[in-house]
Amino acid sequence: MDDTAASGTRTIRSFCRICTSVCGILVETDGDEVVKVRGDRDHPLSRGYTCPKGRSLPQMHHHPNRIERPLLKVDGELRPTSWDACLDDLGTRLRDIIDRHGPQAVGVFFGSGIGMDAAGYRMAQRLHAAIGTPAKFSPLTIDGTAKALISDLVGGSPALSGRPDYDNATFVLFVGSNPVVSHGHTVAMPNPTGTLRALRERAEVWVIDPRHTETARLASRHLAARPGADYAILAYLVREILRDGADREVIARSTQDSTVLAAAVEPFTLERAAQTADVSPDDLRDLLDAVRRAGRIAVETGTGVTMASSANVTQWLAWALMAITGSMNQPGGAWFHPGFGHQLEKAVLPISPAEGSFGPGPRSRPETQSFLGEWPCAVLADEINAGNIRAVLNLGGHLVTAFPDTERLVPALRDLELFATIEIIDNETTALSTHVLPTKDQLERADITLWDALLPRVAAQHTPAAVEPVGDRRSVWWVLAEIGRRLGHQLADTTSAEVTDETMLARITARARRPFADIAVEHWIEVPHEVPAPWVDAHVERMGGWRLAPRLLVDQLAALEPVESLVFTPRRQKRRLNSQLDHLGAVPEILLHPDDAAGAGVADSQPVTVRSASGAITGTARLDATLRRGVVSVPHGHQSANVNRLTCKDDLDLVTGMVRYGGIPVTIHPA
Ligand SMILES: Nc1nc2c(c(=O)[nH]1)N[C@H]1C(S)=C(S)[C@@H](COP(=O)(O)OP(=O)(O)OC[C@H]3O[C@@H](n4cnc5c(=O)[nH]c(N)nc54)[C@H](O)[C@@H]3O)O[C@H]1N2
Ligand SMILES: Nc1nc2c(c(=O)[nH]1)N[C@H]1C(S)=C(S)[C@@H](COP(=O)(O)OP(=O)(O)OC[C@H]3O[C@@H](n4cnc5c(=O)[nH]c(N)nc54)[C@H](O)[C@@H]3O)O[C@H]1N2
Ligand code: SF4
Ligand SMILES: [Mo]
Repeated sequence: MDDTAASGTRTIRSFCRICTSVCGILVETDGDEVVKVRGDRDHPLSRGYTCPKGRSLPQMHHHPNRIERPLLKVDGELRPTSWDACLDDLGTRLRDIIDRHGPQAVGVFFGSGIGMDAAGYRMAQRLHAAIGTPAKFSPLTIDGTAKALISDLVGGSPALSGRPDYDNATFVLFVGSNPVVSHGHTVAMPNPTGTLRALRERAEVWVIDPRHTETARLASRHLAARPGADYAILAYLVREILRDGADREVIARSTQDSTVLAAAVEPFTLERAAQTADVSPDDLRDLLDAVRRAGRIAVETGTGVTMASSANVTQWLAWALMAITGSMNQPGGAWFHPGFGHQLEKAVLPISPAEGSFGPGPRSRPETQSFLGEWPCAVLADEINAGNIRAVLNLGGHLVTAFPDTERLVPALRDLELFATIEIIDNETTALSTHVLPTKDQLERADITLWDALLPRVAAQHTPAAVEPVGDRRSVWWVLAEIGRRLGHQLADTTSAEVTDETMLARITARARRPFADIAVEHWIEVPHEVPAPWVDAHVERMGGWRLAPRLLVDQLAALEPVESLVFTPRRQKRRLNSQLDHLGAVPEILLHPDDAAGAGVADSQPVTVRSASGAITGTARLDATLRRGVVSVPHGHQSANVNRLTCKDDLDLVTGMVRYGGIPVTIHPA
């Protein structure tokens, strides 16, 4: 749709790229002005649904702090300049750093800001490969490394992206995910309230979360378990199902090491699990009964799991439980996305080594390792301090709020010889940068959905640009190819007016299920998926069955101890996306149980200071009697109450390099 009315107003059919739900939207414009964004009722996936974040795209586009010109730091001050001057300076300095110290002196962060820019993201991968630096960072190691780790170790491929078969499920267990607010972790759930209400009509929905969340309110049952102790509940379920209720034939045919798994979970009796997770034994018995009744089950985890120190073990036991109940690759259990742009069933999926896809870590932190070719975000400050990383290309990230240990990170970023940031709106990270590169926001660029596996369907969609770019904003792909050119790499023709965003999109969909021209015309193309999928069965058979008991996970389980003190846990907010959308006015509300607040002399709606061993932040106290006692729930992404002042770059899981982002001991004080 592109209705041009006589008055100069237009309505453009597009899709929202704030989060991975990619809802269909109609963008109303009047000349250069974006007047309104509303849901597209004809969209096959979202059917008219939007959330306040998507509807605020006009405010994001017209943000008072939007960046329109390239900025170059001169004498400690960012000054507007031309693209040529900015990129020439950047290119010269970058080449000099590489000549003096080698490509490993350049760190590249693939931030969320380019995560939904298909052409930009692909060009970032090409530039990173051309530079040839091992110092690659992404939200993988600050969001959910455990998920990719378990796909790799248990499923034999990080490309195996499992998700609940909501269409057929009769039992779904959410552990540490609140889709009503988040719209899903890694796998999107558009219209979550509608989806969950429909699910409840035929399925039992259980939620494990220290908060009585918006999702828990729609669920059949809720367990307010101790943060970081979810593994004990899952270990108990695995133990009991293996004893009585497991499908022997399925275990023999499609799994390996079930006896090692049984031995690993043997200590998790009802009493032990109830005590570790601090939930009632009756609730655990009910949960076990529900799993047995359902037969096939779907377990979905989120950042409540992946940000805890028990992340790997919890995610493993969730997969193990689905495998031993015969729920993997089966209706009502988990299904695996076959890809639209990159078709997984077309080639034989390589089987990852049983000991995991790890490589060497950075020199300054030899105890860490790389995973899937990435270094942990937690090592960046040390690598800069050691003089190993001297330049950082920050592609759409807000490092100051996203990376752990703000107190140690910020001085390190200040020490960089070069810190180039691709952005649309200024923030504390752009202020620290030496070069700020303004790129098109989502309404200014044509795009496609890039991350097939995050979609709940096997589909592709396209949007044209809704408005012309403001000021000097350019495409991310163009900016990165221009940087590449100055380093001697020909990544794309940046000089020809014939080479457009659409050209780049066509290029990256060359091997998709349907040609780019069709996607561009039809906006949304979907193909059905099979459950069971033969390519998944073939992969699992070649592997010798789901690997139920990877050694390193068995060892981690044996070493886990729950934290007993007052701890803080992470949470997302409805009117915010990570550090973004401050125009929606979400304040850093720190949720406290009234008893904990009373004990510390903190009152509702008053400023409260939360202190950890790393630092302190002050937000607004909100007393919530449904929150578990002993838990302080702190939202993420606020500059004013930056939760990463409470985290520590050295408090990490040595397997994945993921810093502990939840379950950290804190004290609370009236501010
Ligand atoms: N302690 C703690 N730390 C956390 C978390 C937590 O819960 N607790 N959450 C973690 C998680 S899950 C994640 S994913 C990371 C997120 O960390 P980041 O990847 O840094 O993501 P955002 O904070 O969303 O910042 C994205 C930036 O991109 C910009 N942007 C938006 N749209 C565009 C665009 O179209 N083009 C360009 N060029 N830029 C754009 C925004 O203005 C914003 O500054 O943080 C992690 N850090
Ligand atoms: N509105 C909005 N939507 C978002 C985002 C946003 O910032 N705002 N961010 C996007 C991003 S980048 C991501 S990664 C996803 C994340 O998606 P989700 O993982 O669903 O994120 P949350 O909504 O924070 O839900 C996590 C839940 O885990 C609970 N929790 C904390 N610690 C524990 C624990 O130890 N055990 C258990 N069982 N639960 C625990 C928290 O109380 C919270 O309810 O959301 C995405 N969507
Ligand atoms: S859920 Fe909201 S932010 Fe996410 S795609 Fe839909 S409208 Fe955009
Ligand atoms: Mo995330």
